[in-house]
Amino acid sequence: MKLSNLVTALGFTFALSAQAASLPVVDGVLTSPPMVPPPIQRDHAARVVVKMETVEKVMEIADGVEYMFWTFGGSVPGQFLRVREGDEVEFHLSNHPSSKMPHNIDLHAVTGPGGGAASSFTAPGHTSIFNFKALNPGLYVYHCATAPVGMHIANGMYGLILVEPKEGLPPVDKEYYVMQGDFYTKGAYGEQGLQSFDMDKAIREQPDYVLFNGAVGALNGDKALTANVGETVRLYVGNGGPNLVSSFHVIGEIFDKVSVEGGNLYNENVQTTLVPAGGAAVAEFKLEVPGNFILVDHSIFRAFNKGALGMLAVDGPEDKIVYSGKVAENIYLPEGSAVQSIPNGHPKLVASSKDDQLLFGKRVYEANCQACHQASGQGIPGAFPPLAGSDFLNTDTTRAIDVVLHGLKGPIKVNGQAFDSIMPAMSLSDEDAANVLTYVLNSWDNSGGVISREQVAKRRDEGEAIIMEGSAH
Ligand code: HEC
Ligand SMILES: [Cu+2]
Repeated sequence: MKLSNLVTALGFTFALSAQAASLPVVDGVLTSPPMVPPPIQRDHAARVVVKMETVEKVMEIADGVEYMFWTFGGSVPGQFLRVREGDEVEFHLSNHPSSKMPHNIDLHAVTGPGGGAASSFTAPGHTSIFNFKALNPGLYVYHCATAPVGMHIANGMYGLILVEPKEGLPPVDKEYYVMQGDFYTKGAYGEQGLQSFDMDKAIREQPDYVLFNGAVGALNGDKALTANVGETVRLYVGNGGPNLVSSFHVIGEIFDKVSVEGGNLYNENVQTTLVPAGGAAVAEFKLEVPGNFILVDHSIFRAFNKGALGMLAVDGPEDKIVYSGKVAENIYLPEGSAVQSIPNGHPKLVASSKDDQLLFGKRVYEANCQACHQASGQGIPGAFPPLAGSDFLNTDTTRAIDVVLHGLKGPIKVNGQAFDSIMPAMSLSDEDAANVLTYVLNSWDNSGGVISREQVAKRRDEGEAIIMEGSAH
């Protein structure tokens, strides 16, 4: 090599390393779902040092159902990572010594073979380090790509990395991290105990669970996302798959702006956005009215029967012009309706004490009875009889079992008030029927007592639909 070339080559090498060395070093901020690291304030590139750990651990996938998840950072989805376009990322992947499996990471934000997979292959109790430059802005999925890849992903090994554009993102009031995944268990949805992965179901693409953030109810109740009227919310939505495409929708909201597939194309006024397996989208919307807004995969059986349901609870003053709320309620019961059953797909819970029965029974009540008999069992005059202090209920609990199992129609009197209507048979398991009746009997001034699974099983065989004399239906 000529001296001049050598000098150029050396100079080039020095220049490169000098540039890398001159970048300020910062620690990568990682957050567990549904939280997102704060917006990046830097107006220049940095060398971002990221330390992520793979951990295999048992967590609840639903009430009373456990699953051995494989995770990035101990949660499903894994930790959210936020960097800036042009940053140089020094990625440390550690595999916890208690792991049974090697793991690695393929970040869709990486330009290079395997997205980092080969360079990050890490045995239990080891750490791998590799570097990449975040060339393209956008919201990207990362996942484990160790064989069998499908199984590592199905066990929860995915998350999101946001590469903010150089100019940053417009500020919003709230940012959240929601990621969908499908899960395949040996037992059916809700079957209790520790469930193992079912490869056959995964290959057939027939999940038992389709979830936001790794568990039934991960975004419900006191874990709901929150915001206030007047605020703008930005949801970073990912889909780990392994198989299903998500039709992401928020009931009662319209996305003002969607970054389609997490890229630079913006769509406006969107009802439902597709999030491919191994893909993402960013949905933004301003909140005009308070209430509970339900996040679903609009492939709707997934939402109501497989768990793909979350909640955004919005607080603040009503705006009756934007949304009035119910202005009237009338009874509509066409003549000739027959006793029919309403299917029920809730997890089967096995109670081992009266306290359990009361707890589980309350859930069954809320899911199956409350719509008609109301939250405190008060019923609706002229339409649905009260269960609170009901003489019809308390004087004959065997009949009450029959009502729940087989249905009831025709004229009845409850506490002196006449009803002549139809209650459909509830298709509940013996367990659920026993629990809900025990709950009802011990609530709202009723006479107490316990209804057992066995009693219900007996009436299932011996009982039948109660059709009261004088039934016009
Ligand atoms: C779709 C509406 C509906 C649902 C859901 C429903 N019921 Fe009823 N229920 C009725 C109606 C209507 C009657 C009265 C039927 C008649 O007039 O013959 C009734 C009657 C009853 C009665 C006897 C009357 C009384 O007030 O004591 C009991 C007990 C009862 N329901 C319990 C339940 C329980 C427990 C559940 C949930 C597992 C449930 N019901 C779900 C509509 C419903
Ligand atoms: Cu893995």
